[in-house]
Amino acid sequence: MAETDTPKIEKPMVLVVACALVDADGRVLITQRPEGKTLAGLWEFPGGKVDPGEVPEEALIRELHEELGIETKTSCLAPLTFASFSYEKFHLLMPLYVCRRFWGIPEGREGQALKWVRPNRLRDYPMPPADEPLIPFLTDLL
Ligand code: 9L3
Ligand code: MG
Repeated sequence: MAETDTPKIEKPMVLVVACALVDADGRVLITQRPEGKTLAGLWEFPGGKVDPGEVPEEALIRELHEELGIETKTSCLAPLTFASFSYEKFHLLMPLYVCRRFWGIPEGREGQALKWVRPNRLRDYPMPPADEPLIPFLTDLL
């Protein structure tokens, strides 16, 4: 392939949106992927797939409601960075937002365990490969 050719994308691109929910003490919420899901047992920043027709913020507000039972709004979501990772079957592109203002107390609506963690302790929890590189952005910010 000549250097000027655009490389072919052979795997589908999946857009997932994730959130660092931050509490009043500066701790971040991570959730454990339940049994039966891919990457079960790993700790992640909550979120999920962006559905067709959704913008990422809408998808994140929906996912946070479905998974954790909390409410927030677009003006409370600050984009921080992107993660990307090439899985065997797809490329994952995952913007990470920071949310410090939300309503309700997060609960694991899908049976997932939750933990509020200081950013400098996030390394203690095994994470999916897309999430791990996000940690330094949070330790810098918080
Ligand atoms: N994923 C990775 N890190 C995250 C999230 C929310 C999701 N913080 C990956 C896991 C799956 C894919 O994105 O491969 C879709 O997520 P889900 O719909 O299975 O939660
Ligand atoms: Mg999810």
